[in-house]
Amino acid sequence: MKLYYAPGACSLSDHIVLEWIGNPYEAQKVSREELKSADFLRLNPAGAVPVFEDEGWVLTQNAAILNYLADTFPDAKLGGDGSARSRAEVNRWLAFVNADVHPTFKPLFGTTSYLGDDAAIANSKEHARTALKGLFARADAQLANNAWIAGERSIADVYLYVVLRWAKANEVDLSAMDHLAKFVARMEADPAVRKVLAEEGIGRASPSS
Ligand SMILES: N[C@@H](CCC(=O)N[C@@H](CS)C(=O)NCC(=O)O)C(=O)O
Repeated sequence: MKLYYAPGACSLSDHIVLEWIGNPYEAQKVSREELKSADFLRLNPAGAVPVFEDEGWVLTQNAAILNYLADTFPDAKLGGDGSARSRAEVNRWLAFVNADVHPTFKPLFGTTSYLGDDAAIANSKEHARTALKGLFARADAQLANNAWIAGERSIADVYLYVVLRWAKANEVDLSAMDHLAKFVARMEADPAVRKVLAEEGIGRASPSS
């Protein structure tokens, strides 16, 4: 099994899951330039990570890779407790992060630079920060009574952790969201998470862990 990743990108979630599972895998770092190279575009025409390979079979799309890993390694118990409802809870929160939260970051990653006007671009970024604050407040409320976003630790938690790192790096105001802060500290207290952060050459998001 092989994961192509960029440090701190959404591929970090698959990297942590592979480490939690404990099966041998290879992790290959891809630079910004390599993402758009002919070789990489043959693997993923989107020129994006994550890309996952298993015995010559190539899988893209973060939610698909995370689900594949949860299904291939059921003993890791990262896809719910085996019931349809608990799997649906995992997928509910995975979809929340993948489809609602992740795309809302896009203006902060430069997608509105085409506007060509500094004030309009700044406005789009502030709008994204406000929208993200509202989305993260929902995750914070869910974590008030749960250590993990879908109840038990799952593939949804790793993706939530990644977008919380992006929130910190992009000055999204999460100051009143203590449950999210505790969640990040909980993730970063995990030796497997620390090992992956060190491998990707990136720091922790939580000052206290
Ligand atoms: N829908 C895709 C999105 C993947 C994505 O946005 N990847 C980002 C990193 S988080 C990337 O590689 N961006 C580079 C680019 O688009 O140039 C998925 O869920 O896998």
